[in-house]
Amino acid sequence: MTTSRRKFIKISALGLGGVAATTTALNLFGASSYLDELVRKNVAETFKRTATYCEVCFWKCAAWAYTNEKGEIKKIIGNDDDSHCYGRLCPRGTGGVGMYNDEDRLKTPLIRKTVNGEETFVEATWDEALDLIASKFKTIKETHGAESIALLKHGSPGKHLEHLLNAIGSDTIGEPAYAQCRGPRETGFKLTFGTWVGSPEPTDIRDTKCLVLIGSHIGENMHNSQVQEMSDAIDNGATIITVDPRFSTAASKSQHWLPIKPGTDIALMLAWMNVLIEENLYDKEYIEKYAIGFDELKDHVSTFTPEWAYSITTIKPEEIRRTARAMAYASPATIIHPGRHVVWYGDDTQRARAMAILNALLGSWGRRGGFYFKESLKLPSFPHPEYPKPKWTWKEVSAKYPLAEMGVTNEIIRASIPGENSEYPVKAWLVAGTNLTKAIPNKKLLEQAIESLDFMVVIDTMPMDVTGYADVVLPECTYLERYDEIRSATNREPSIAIRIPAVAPKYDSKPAWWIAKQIGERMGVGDQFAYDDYKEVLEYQLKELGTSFEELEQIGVKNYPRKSGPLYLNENELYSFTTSSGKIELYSQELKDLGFDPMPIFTKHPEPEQGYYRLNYGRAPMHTFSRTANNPNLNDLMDENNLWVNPKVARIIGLKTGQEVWLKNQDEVLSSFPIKVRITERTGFDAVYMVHGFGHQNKKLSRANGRGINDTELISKVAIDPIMGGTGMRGNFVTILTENPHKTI
Ligand SMILES: Nc1nc2c(c(=O)[nH]1)N[C@H]1C(S)=C(S)[C@@H](COP(=O)(O)OP(=O)(O)OC[C@H]3O[C@@H](n4cnc5c(=O)[nH]c(N)nc54)[C@H](O)[C@@H]3O)O[C@H]1N2
Ligand SMILES: Nc1nc2c(c(=O)[nH]1)N[C@H]1C(S)=C(S)[C@@H](COP(=O)(O)OP(=O)(O)OC[C@H]3O[C@@H](n4cnc5c(=O)[nH]c(N)nc54)[C@H](O)[C@@H]3O)O[C@H]1N2
Ligand code: SF4
Ligand SMILES: [Mo]
Repeated sequence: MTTSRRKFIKISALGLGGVAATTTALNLFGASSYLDELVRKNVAETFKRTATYCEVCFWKCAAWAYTNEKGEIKKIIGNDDDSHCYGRLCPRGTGGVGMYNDEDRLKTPLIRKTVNGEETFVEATWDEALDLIASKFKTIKETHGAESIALLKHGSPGKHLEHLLNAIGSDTIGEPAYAQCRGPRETGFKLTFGTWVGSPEPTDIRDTKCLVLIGSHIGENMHNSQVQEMSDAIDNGATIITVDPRFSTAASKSQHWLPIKPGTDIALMLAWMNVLIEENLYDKEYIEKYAIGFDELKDHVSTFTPEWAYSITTIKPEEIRRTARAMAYASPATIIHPGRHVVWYGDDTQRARAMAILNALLGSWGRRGGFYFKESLKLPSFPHPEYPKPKWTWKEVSAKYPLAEMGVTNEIIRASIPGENSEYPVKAWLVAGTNLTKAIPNKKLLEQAIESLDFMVVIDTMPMDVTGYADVVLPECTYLERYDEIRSATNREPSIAIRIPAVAPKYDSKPAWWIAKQIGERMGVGDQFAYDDYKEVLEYQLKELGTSFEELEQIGVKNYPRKSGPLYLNENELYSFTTSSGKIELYSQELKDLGFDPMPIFTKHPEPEQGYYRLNYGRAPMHTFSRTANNPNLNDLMDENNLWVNPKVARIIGLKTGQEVWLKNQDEVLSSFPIKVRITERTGFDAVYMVHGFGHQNKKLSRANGRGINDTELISKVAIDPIMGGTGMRGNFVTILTENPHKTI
């Protein structure tokens, strides 16, 4: 295969984007409540409302889509009965209609062809595209086994394609929400309490008296009910402690902001444990009743004094003591928030363990104002024949990491390169709802893998960068134009929510459930898809759940009473945790047996060399990853990212706010585009900061192309978590270039 075979296809340039604006506040909610009210009161009668749940991020808020007589979507409003949104969508959810209206959307299937010696995409009919996919997949299945066909997915399309993959005999599945996101946290908390944290996090923020955020930048991280509950907690006088080298929105709402030296959080947490134990502030009764390994922990942290941590973290010993006492004072209504995007420095499972252990010492797991016991409803599955048993799955591919609990995306990618994992070779990718070049670090490895593939299909709503690598691109219709699986979420009470198309699919786009069925039928597993319309699946499941499609169509969300017992620990009853010992494991024998540290330790991480700054990144309230950059409504609120630079650094380099600069990282990787400087005290002088998700390469994205920098392309170095395979991405360093480096290259 020649190296040009899967060259990224760039398609003609188009116009420019809108006006820049910056807003960062917890109170972005309700910014449109006046309009909401107007719609509710005056137009609700003339407009038709359709039940849906939001797909702009994975909080999955239940909502109503309002359409007028012409069938145009006018507004999306949160469902009042939904515990994910309490009737209000975040700015991104409100702007969700922009996904539907975006004129840059993928409109027809595309097939890669060579025309006049140049590779390009040619428009195709659905039959042509689906026949091609089925025939290629059949060949791969016959030659290598169905296992060699991998699915990389995120979001709602994933479920339908997972069914397709399982139906043809593959379980080689991965998503960036594990090894690039929450993975270490789930593994770390499971080792300690026996359960994943999961989504939405069972943090009892509305009743908390002390919320400790370690890197979690809630307020910029806009997960809906969590932000609303935090806002209420602040109003109710809760103490907020934020540990973040950057002055985040959350830090600005905190009594205590601890501007920690990046990469040293474990040292701070060990010192907090030391204070809680040395000063007898921990919950003795709780620890005696529910935990094992306390003596080992006490011994372990005895030398990790605040004075020891001061030299590592730059946080003063008095501040470490003061904050530890504040947490203990409020306990058990104290939350050490587990964070969510936690793949930072490679020792992330251990950092998550430290958070879990602190929560245990404070007695907050299973306590009001700490963590509640979540509950969800199990969805009955629509009858289908048993899946064939694959010879190997994501588990074997990810086996290098003993406690990986989901497919490790980066390992599936590696297994696609000949010689890297010859036992479990991956030959084709089906990519759905994930923009790999933005979501997965180490672009070189990614491109090498893509280069080696026999076949690559991308299902997306937009001509995102990942589509440029595909052999076949399939246009999915947006969430407002389709049915999807029932949302069954864990929460204080179980609930289900439904997604019904508010309008017919625009252009020649189709829902993922239909695509999966079409490919399945062409591959001879049509009996796995015994329905003509996905509505039939919903009707069946809802009936089994004792309700009906008609009821959900009317109410959108149905809340059920709890069945698993009380929300919090019942102190008079024995409680068994789902760990192997049945107790909270402060000391982990499981880790020890696998050759890992049974209790977290602090290790030093690399520092930037002179002239280089740590590349820090995060979220903006009006955008989700890279998926919203081109959304006309959200692009209007923020059309590019900026580079936050400390005034001291700006002085040394001679930078001005608004000036365009380029970045080069420690491996000589250059940013594709420039970024505008924003000089601010809110970032320290050892790091620069940008919002993730910008710097789009695809020229078909008329508003987002070339605007700002893609942080991911500068993340060429990853620190892999040896326990579960997460890709630590915060150890990359950049230098700032004031001249365009591409002119001379
Ligand atoms: N608006 C919006 N909200 C979102 C999303 C979105 O795309 N847009 N995505 C959602 C998803 S999937 C996720 S996973 C979450 C991610 O949101 P979080 O879990 O809150 O994010 P992180 O990326 O872990 O944290 C970013 C913060 O960590 C700080 N930080 C950097 N290095 C260090 C360090 O060494 N120590 C400490 N203590 N802090 C550090 C940064 O300055 C920044 O403020 O957001 C969710 N919410
Ligand atoms: N450098 C860096 N890398 C990161 C992160 C970071 O902060 N910095 N964050 C990490 C985290 S926490 C996460 S969870 C992941 C997120 O990773 P992804 O979910 O891959 O993030 P996006 O960049 O939004 O890509 C989503 C893709 O799905 C498409 N899409 C949107 N809606 C639909 C739909 O309804 N159907 C289909 N078929 N496609 C759709 C979008 O057009 C886009 O191409 O990224 C991780 N990677
Ligand atoms: S938090 Fe915002 S973007 Fe995410 S699902 Fe809810 S409304 Fe949509
Ligand atoms: Mo995430």
